[in-house]
Amino acid sequence: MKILVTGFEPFGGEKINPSIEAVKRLPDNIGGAEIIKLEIPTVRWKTLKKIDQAVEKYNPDVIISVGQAGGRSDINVERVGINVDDFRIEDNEGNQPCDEPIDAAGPDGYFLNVPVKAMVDNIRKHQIPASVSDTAGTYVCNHVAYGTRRMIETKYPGKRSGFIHIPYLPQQVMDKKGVPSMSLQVVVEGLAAALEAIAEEINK
Ligand code: PCA
Repeated sequence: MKILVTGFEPFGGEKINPSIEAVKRLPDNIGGAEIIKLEIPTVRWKTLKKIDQAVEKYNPDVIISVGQAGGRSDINVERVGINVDDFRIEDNEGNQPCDEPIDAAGPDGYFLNVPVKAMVDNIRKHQIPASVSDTAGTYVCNHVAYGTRRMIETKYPGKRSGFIHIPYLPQQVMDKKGVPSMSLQVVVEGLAAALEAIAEEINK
């Protein structure tokens, strides 16, 4: 079994994005699943194009995207993606859609079809704070959460996709007083635990 794991390039004036830094450091095999790592741009449609090309190339069973959620204090396994692009800031190529559908022919939302609760439980078993989140926002991360799930529904039936949001790294909050952070090592361990839960669930 194969899991494609994506991380984003930096955006919003940050020099680093913990998502791609953590994804790069994941082991190549977790619980018998081959882990394929991919960097995706923080640019509206380009993200999905890149994911689609990788799905064509590697034929993964599961696609998990990871994104930075500055201000959140724990690892968040997302439950849903919603059919709207409403960007609070421009993406890396200046796109800033307001209340536009991601796919006008698609449903309002999708439940992401990975074992969200089992992923959270396994992260917490490692003594790492994690919880289920019911919103991936309305920026590029939700675009990927909804868009990948929609892609599966229309083009790759039988596959699964999920989304995980992670906090800032400590070095990103040096001048952001009171904003939570999590070390890279802890994030990598947490992501590996989430992927292990997926491998276990699917191999059942
Ligand atoms: N986080 C952004 C997009 C890229 C990323 O890492 C988001 O939460 O939408």
